[in-house]
Amino acid sequence: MFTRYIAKTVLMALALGCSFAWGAKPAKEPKPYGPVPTEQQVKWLRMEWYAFVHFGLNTYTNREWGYGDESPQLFNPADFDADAIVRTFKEAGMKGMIYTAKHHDGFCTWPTKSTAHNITKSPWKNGKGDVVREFATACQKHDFAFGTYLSPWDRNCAEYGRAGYLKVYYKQIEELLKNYGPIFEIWFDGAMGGDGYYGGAREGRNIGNADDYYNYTQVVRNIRRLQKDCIIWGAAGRGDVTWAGSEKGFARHYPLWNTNNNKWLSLEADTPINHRGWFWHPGQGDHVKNPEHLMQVYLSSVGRGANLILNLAPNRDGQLDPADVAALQAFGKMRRELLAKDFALNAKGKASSVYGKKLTASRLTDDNIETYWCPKKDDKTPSVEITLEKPATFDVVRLREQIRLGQRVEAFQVEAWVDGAWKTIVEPGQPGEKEDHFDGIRGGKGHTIGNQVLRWLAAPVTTDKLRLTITRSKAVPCISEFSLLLMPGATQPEPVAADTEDPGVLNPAGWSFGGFAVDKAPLAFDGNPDTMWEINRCPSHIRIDMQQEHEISGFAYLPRQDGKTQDMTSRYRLETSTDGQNWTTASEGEFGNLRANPVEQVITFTPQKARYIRFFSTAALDGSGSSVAELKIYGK
Ligand code: FUL
Ligand code: CA
Repeated sequence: MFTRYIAKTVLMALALGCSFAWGAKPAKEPKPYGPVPTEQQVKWLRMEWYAFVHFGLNTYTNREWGYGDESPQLFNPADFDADAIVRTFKEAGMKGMIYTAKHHDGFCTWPTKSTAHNITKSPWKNGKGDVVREFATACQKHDFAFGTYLSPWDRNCAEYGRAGYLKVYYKQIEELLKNYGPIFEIWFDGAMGGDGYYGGAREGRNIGNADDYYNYTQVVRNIRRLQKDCIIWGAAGRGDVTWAGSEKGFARHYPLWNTNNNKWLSLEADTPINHRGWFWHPGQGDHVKNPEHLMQVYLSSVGRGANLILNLAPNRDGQLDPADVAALQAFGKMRRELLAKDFALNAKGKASSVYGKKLTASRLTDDNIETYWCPKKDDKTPSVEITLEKPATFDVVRLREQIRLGQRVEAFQVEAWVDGAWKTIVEPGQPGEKEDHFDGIRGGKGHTIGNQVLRWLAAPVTTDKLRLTITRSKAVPCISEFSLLLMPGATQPEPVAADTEDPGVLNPAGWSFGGFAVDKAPLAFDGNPDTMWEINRCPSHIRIDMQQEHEISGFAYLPRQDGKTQDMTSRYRLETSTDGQNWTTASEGEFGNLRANPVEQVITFTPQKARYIRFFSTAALDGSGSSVAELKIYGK
């Protein structure tokens, strides 16, 4: 398989080379247009999807962003099995995994020499453990790509924000790239904001311009020297791949271009398989995304020409959550079935024109991603008619461009011959239109193609004749594949018994409220994520009188869900009281990663008796107000 891939690549390179060499004669193949991907980027795009694994001290503290003062003693998985995790990913059809070797809390899960805040201080394997090594070894054994996430932001390091930290950070990059075999991708997260432990200083640190501070030009140069095939994510746009713009797993905006300032820059969409967040949280088994949702994620990432990185977080034992695994398997099956049969395979093609003798319409249906159809330059709306071997029913159209020659197509149309007439089944996209979120998942228009585009039709179509028209293109189009697929039904995963019982949610009926913006307080308890308690001051609070005493063990806070970060409460203090006079602080802290992933935040604490509760909003993400979309109180 791999040798075939190499052979094709070499042939392709030769073919391109020839057309340059004989510049004087009419070119047999078009010249590349605009920026083209590197060989590594091509290979990477063809991986389509892989796993993200967030596993570290946050797993044990129930947090998304650790502060940096967490004890390494907490890290002690009883049953960590990297091999089993990798097998699960591979069986689902994934092509690799990326592990958070260090998250923002600064704890290094390998025995680094760069900082004392590392796994040698953990009880796990008597300080002899190395999570990076175990994942790397399992991946190599299963011929599975291995990558790493190394947070630039380090809330533990005393030197963070100063020059001293860079030595530490560069050393960490070097250790990971030198000692663990091939790394297919390294992640440089963009988060870098604000306060942390910083060696005991417990203060805010501002690094100014990240590109200047980390010196990404140098970082990229170092990485290329250590591992030239490693795909670099982020690095202020100096790498090979960038964020697709949401943590919901969709590539923000379709049409999607892989080009940025004369450079090929591909996109990667990231999302956790669980609504709870990136790290494992108790009770998350009830919050897993279902296979239909995951298929939407797939269609709006891979299906728009980006790659998808899907997170599965090991729990405190070091095992994947059974509910996450069940969802992954169900989606993996659905994807496999979707791709299993291409009804257009070996269809006969007739093109409105052909660029050179070899670039014929039948190249579209030969199941060869390298061969392509290309029309004549003066053919302004080139089209191809294909006739299937026999009539078929399908509801997904897939197109691929020969990206080695650059990304060209801006819009396309697909028609089917039904009842003796052409019927448009994919409308051509118009200039200025944009799909966001999950728009266009069914019945979307035809805009860009790139590595691949998947369009799920509004309804299934039965026919044996289709017509593809390229309605707009930046240069003569080079289309390598035209496929027709059928979306399978989802198999619902077997219900999995929740790992820990979710504490009971108290019914807020009959409660009375005090504090600020009292009239709006009920909106935080109405079960409607679209309404909220909101006030233009911070700190401020909601006071709750539950009318009777309960044993309170935690709460869940849902940040505003309207897409705004203005006045979004990002720090809290929760106080309890039995008499409404004397208050005790049950818990206080920060909600991490709200900007990118404003999901429900669950906080638990030692159960305590209370009739009254005060929820304080002590800081906002942006602006100087406070807001709460929903607040649930756990207890009995
Ligand atoms: C974000 C981080 O802040 C999150 O914690 C998570 O690691 C995600 C993948 O990237 O920017
Ligand atoms: Ca082909």
